[in-house]
Amino acid sequence: MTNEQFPDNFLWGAATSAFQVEGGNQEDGKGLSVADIRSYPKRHQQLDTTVSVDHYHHWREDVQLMKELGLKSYRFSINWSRIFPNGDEVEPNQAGLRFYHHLIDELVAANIEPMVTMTHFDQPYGLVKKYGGWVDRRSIADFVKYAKWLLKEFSPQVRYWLTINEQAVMVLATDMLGIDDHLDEHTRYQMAYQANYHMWLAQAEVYKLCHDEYPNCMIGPAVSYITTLPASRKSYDMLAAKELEDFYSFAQMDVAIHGVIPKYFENELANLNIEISTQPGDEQVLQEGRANYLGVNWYCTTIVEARRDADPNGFIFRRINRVIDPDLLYTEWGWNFDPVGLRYGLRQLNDRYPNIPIAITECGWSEREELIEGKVHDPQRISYLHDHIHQMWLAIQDGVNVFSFNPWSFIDLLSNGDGMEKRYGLVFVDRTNFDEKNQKRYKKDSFYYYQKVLQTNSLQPN
Ligand code: BGP
Repeated sequence: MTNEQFPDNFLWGAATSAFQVEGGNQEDGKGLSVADIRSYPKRHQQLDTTVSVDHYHHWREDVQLMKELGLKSYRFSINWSRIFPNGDEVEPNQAGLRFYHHLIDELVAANIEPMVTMTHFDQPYGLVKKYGGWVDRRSIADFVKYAKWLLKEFSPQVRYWLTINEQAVMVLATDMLGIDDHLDEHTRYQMAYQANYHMWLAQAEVYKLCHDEYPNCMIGPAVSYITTLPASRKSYDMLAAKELEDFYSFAQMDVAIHGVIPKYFENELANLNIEISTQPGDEQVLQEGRANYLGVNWYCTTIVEARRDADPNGFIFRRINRVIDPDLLYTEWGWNFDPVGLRYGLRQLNDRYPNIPIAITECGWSEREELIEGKVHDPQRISYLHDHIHQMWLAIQDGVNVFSFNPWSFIDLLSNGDGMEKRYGLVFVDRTNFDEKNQKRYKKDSFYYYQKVLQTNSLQPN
């Protein structure tokens, strides 16, 4: 037995996102989102968002499973186009609101604290058709209107809010913003970084609104934090790792926490010959609207070396090579198992933003899995959970203010990149990419492991 006890009110959770679990993608007035449209061309190779794992019809049973697991919190997202089907309506879709009221009521009745993401890759496609989505400044007002409704409807029960999930991921995979893949790279990045700027302004407005009107709520971004390590102790490799980490992860956090766009970020945009169109007063908006906690999606470390032959004024992604560490285990999809990286990363966050409250909003291990006689044995996921919870515990002893841990994912769901082949869940869903089967839920071995951690509020041997 270990004695790694967690603070009394520690929020043990688990995470999902709407387009990846819900299905019902055109039910009860829901409009299509960028995530839906983006899933359709891949239909021949993996399932799309039409059914996903059908949480839209299984939500009651799913909450029962959360209760049995002993969750203290549940991180999920609201599907923006269920609430505003085209994005530009004045009044929200009542059926959409009703679905989330039912879900949240059920969670609260089960003593599970909802932690809600306002948008997880799913801007209404109507806004893309109308004016290009986030690329256009009008998107700020449409997001703020949506966020206002969410806060008004749900804030009495929802205290923890996350604005936008993994903005940096969408900006690099430009089709996630609805930007046409056929455009040349420079045009796509020009549009994507303009969209990035609008997302910063939109979030700042929502942070301010939330602090002014709902002072009991906590609100922040959900940032993809790729702790980036140098392949060697040579200064150029260390600088390359730092520059990538700053540009990709810390820029997002610096803007949310400090309310200022960092110079290193502007320099990278200059390397790309990108010019951002701004308006007077924007700086003040960023300054006045700041997050009061950080949602951090953490999976693994990235190891890089400097490309010393590269143009020093080229874009950061052209100045580095990713390196594989032969001593680390990797998933089939190339994500490493490096738990000490989590502690190191958390320490870096605390150095940069002293005592900022941190929720680990995603953290998980993917595998291909099958049901064998009603069971799924997933020892690697158990050891991933064990080792990461251990490192998180050490980070808390180091003085890092982590208050919540949400493994990705509560249940098997549609992987953003790889359909149903790549599973992360504590709960197995009996379906494959092309065979919906009965979608029956089965508890994996990792479910029982995590349940013990939650029951004892302490690390358990694996
Ligand atoms: C994060 C996303 C999640 C989830 C996860 C795993 O980037 O916030 O939505 O998909 O990564 O990624 P994938 O599904 O591609 O394995």
